[in-house]
Amino acid sequence: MGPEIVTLGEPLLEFNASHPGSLRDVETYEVGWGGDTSNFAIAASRLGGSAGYICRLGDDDFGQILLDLWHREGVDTRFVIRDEHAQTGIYFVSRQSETHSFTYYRSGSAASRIAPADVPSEYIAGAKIFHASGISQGISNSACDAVFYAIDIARDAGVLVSYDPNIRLKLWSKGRACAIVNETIGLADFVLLSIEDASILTGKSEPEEIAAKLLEKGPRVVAVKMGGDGALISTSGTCIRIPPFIVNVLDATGAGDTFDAAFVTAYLRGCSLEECGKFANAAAALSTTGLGAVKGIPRKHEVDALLKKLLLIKNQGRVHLCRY
Ligand code: KDG
Repeated sequence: MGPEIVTLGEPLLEFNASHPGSLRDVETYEVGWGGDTSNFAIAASRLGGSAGYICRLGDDDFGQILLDLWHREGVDTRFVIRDEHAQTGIYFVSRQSETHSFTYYRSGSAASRIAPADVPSEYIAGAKIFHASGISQGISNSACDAVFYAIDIARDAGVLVSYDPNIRLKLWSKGRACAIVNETIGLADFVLLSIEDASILTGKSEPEEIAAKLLEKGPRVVAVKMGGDGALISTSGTCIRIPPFIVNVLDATGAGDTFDAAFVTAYLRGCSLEECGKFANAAAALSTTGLGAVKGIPRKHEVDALLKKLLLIKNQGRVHLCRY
């Protein structure tokens, strides 16, 4: 039996500045793990789902570190291909005030060499959700083909497709990114995207307007992630605002990936869209309390505890919500 949630993309070894400041002033880095789809798979597993990862990985020590991580986290790796002809990509994270920036060394990486022939069709057809990302499409033409091929398999088999455009303009031009992302939005059931990406795609800044515009392309659900301002979950008939949670933000790297994984795992548990949105928002908020994309990803019981605490506060009539 394969996992319920399958994703495909590029894992990266992460070097995250130990202290906030500009990249030029960093003295020490903490080693961690990143790559949006890898973060997603780990989050899905920590949050109670069963997750599998498809990628090409360098046959090097950094690749082994990532493989060991997935094994520890319970992510299924039967379709991870070790590639002895290319390296595992890396990235550096620096943070200033509430924003972070990424510097990549990933061009020609093993992951970017994935192609449709590497995509296991029965594995995807046997899942309940296939999760795609714009980063996986932006790393190379063959990877972009592999993502479209995987989406076709999923759709033909009646597997739900979730999609996060995760637009990274360091990877591709705005014109190409928007063309590919808009095409993919039309193929997805759930589109889960940041307000920044949504504004790039639609030119709008009001989440309700953005969601309405994106829903016209065909997805059933659009979730607009607004970080410290919460989220908006929208279908053609409903718009639900999810308020933010109180946490001390250390590093928001990977919070969006945690949101996506939490949303789909809650959906597979049979939660309503509002419950999915609350669970996802709480999980994403907690993930920002750790340094690096993976360290802060919470377990399901931690998210449940935060939601329970909030309910208690609400019942006592003292609602106090902050930005994260
Ligand atoms: O969402 C976090 C990711 O962006 C980060 O882990 C690195 O995948 C990454 C990327 O390409 O930006």
